[in-house]
Amino acid sequence: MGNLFSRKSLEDEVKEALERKDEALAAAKIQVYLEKEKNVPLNIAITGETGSGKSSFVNAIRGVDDDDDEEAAPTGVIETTKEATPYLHPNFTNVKLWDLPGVGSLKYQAAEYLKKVGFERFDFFIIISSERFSENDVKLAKEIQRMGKKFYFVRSKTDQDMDNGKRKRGFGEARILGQIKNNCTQGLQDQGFQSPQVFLVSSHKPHLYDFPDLLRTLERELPEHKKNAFLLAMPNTSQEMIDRKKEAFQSKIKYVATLSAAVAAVPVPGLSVAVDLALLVGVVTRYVFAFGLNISSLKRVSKYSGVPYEKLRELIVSPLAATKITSELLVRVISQTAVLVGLMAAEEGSRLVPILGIPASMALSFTFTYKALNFFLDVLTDDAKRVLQKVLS
Ligand SMILES: Nc1nc2c(ncn2[C@@H]2O[C@H](COP(=O)(O)OP(=O)(O)O)[C@@H](O)[C@H]2O)c(=O)[nH]1
Ligand SMILES: [Mg+2]
Repeated sequence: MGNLFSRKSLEDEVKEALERKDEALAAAKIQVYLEKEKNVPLNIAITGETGSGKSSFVNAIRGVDDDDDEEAAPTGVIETTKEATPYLHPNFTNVKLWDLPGVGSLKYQAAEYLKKVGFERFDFFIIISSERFSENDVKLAKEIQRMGKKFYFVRSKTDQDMDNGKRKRGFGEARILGQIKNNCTQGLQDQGFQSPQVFLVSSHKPHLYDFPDLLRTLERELPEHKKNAFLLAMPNTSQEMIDRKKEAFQSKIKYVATLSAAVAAVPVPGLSVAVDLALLVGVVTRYVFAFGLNISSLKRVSKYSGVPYEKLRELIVSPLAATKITSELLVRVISQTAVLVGLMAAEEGSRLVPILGIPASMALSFTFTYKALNFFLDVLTDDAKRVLQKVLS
């Protein structure tokens, strides 16, 4: 069996199968690959003292609203549990964030603590503090390191320091940030860390300070096959990040289109023609979620940026954003999009013509699926960029 995550080998395998006219095998290989990609597990541990902002950080990463969302990790409450609490990413359920009890609230040694929370399962640890890092934080970091795992120091509530600092005369933003960072790194150096990296973040304003840099660093330091799983599940913190999400999706379109065409060409066991549209619904839904264009993500962005939800909605052009993606909706959008209708008309054969009136089963050609998905991706990327632009301005 080849490495399912290696794009090269999958490409070769699919090519070979298609050359042998074995569409079923090509489709099966692609399907396994896409499924596997969707299910890459990612377990992120967040730890720190009570009140340091763990729950808020968990919610920021997952793009859920602290107050309104049923799925939100409760914030501003004293922990009553001594267990690690998992929060699934609402849109990418392969990504789990674990809200760990503060090490200080336990009577254990760091090693015992890590064993108790089941440290093996975590891809990395975020150690969060709203002030200087405590002795417990440092002990924990050292133990995590000893266990061969990665950890990151995150200083939360930076927005509060900025608000407080600005009230004093002559304090520029850069100077306040520099002071906080010095303060934190000095504290860590005093406790035996050579040149610790500290990320200054605000969970209420994830596009500011070091939040974008933190996400970039986490992504870069993950193993290759986990990078995309992480990237797609993260909130949009920069225009560059939106571009990278787009690229990640773009590189997969050829597989989806091949799968779609293979299904059209031959009956594949377990895959009927009706699966075709369902496949597209799944793919487009992932686009919408990854770009934060679903309603709950937009609401959170609206709340913390102060830009009214309606104003954000006005910036959105695609009928696929801020709504639930269904096969009916996709068919309607396709049939109302001039470029795509033109594309269908240009396709030889009448197979695609009935699309305008069809129910939820149709067979799409490679070219059509390829171009349609690129078109959806372009429009959704532009929407995401306009929303972020507004938030940043
Ligand atoms: N302004 C601001 N407040 C924050 C931030 N992170 C957390 N808080 C607030 O700090 C309090 C404690 O946060 P919480 O996430 O419950 O901390 P936990 O006990 O570590 O889970 C809550 O009132 C949060 O709203 C932040 O980045 N900025
Ligand atoms: Mg909490």
